[in-house]
Order: sequence, then C-alpha cells, then structure tokens
Amino acid sequence: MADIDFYTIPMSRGAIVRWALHEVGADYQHHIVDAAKGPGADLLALNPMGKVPTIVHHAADGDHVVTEAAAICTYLAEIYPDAGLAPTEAERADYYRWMYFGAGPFESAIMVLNTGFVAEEGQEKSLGYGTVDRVLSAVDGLLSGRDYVCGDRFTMADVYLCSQISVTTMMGILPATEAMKAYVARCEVRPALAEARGIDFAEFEKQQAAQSET
Ligand SMILES: N[C@@H](CCC(=O)N[C@@H](CS)C(=O)NCC(=O)O)C(=O)O
Repeated sequence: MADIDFYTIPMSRGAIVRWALHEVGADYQHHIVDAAKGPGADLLALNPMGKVPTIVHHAADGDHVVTEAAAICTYLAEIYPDAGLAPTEAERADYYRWMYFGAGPFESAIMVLNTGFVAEEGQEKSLGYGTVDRVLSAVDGLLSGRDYVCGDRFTMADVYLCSQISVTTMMGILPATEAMKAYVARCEVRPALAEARGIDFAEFEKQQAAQSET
C-alpha cells in the first residue's frame, strides 16, 4: 500500500496537491474521480463534501484524512520535513498568513470574479475578502516586493499561491499583474510541477477519451 491515497479530478484543484506530492517526493496512489458522475461512496466516506483534493495518510499511528488544498499542502510540508518546504521560524508568519489569505480572501475574490457575484454597498465590511480590488492589490503588493511568499526561498506556500494565480490567469478569470506573472514564471520552473502536470494532463485525456466513447 502507498503511504498516501490521493483522490482527485484531473485539471482541478487536485492539481495543486499533485504538485505538492511531487515536491515532497511522496509515495502516493491516485484515485481518479469522474467529475461527470460525482463522488463515489469511498470519497464521501472520507469527505462529506464529496470534494477533491482529499488525501488519506497511512501513518504509523493510524490513518489521517486531510481535505482542503491549502491544508493538505501545509500537512505534506510538515510530514516530509526533508523536502525543506515547511517554514523556518523566521518565515512562519508570512507562510501562514499568505497560505490562509490564499485559501480565504483570495479564493473568495477569484470566485467572485468567476461567478459575477456583486456585493451590495457596505457589505465589504462583513465579507471576509472585503473587496476584490483590495485582495488583488494585497497580492500584487506582496509579490512586487519579494520573489516568493516568504522572501528569497520557495516554500509550500508558493505551491498553493502560484497554483491559484496561474490556473485562474490561464482560465481568463484573474487579471494578473506584471508582478503576479513574473512570480508564476519564477515558480513554474520547478521540475516537480512538470512531473505532476504531465500525469494530470495524461489522466485528463484518458478521462475525456473514455467519456467520448460512452
Ligand atoms: N475548498 C476546497 C474546494 C475543493 C473543490 O471545490 N473541488 C472541486 C474541484 S476543483 C470538486 O471537487 N468538485 C466536484 C464536486 O463538487 O462534486 C479546497 O480548497 O480544496
């Protein structure tokens, strides 16, 4: 049995976790979920949301289920310390701040752009992301002043933030700034990303071919 069971849909948020799995050199087995059919009983038993990515880590002290792409990235960086992608003490504040900002305000802002949701005037005070403009300018400000989330060094926070920026820019959802584009270009030279994308793309093509036969 592999150390990690990984539930994913090709070319979905699961791709973030596949990149993370390759960065840490995890021994994993993927389970491809058919997006058209929806989650099976096996995935629903692990994650009541029926969402991917979901992982099960078969650890010495038992099985641990982790859901939510950002949480999985954080978890993997911690259980594979030799990969050097968890934060040092000095990097911890930036690392957690922007990992959570990515999963919270940034993810919400992206979904607002994707769905066309329009908040009423004054609602920005209670909406966690405030306004889309403020979120985008916060991320632009971060990336204008440094190479990576924690400064000079690539960490797991970059797997998450870069994935979000890169995919949503490709999909035409995010109006990426020059600083965001330069950041993505810096992060995307990682060999682990090329490996992970190769597998994800091959699985996507297999799924497309199988669907066109039915
Ligand atoms: N909050 C979750 C979102 C996961 C999510 O929405 N995954 C989508 C794919 S990108 C999914 O599983 N969709 C299938 C479904 O909802 O049935 C995370 O950050 O991991």
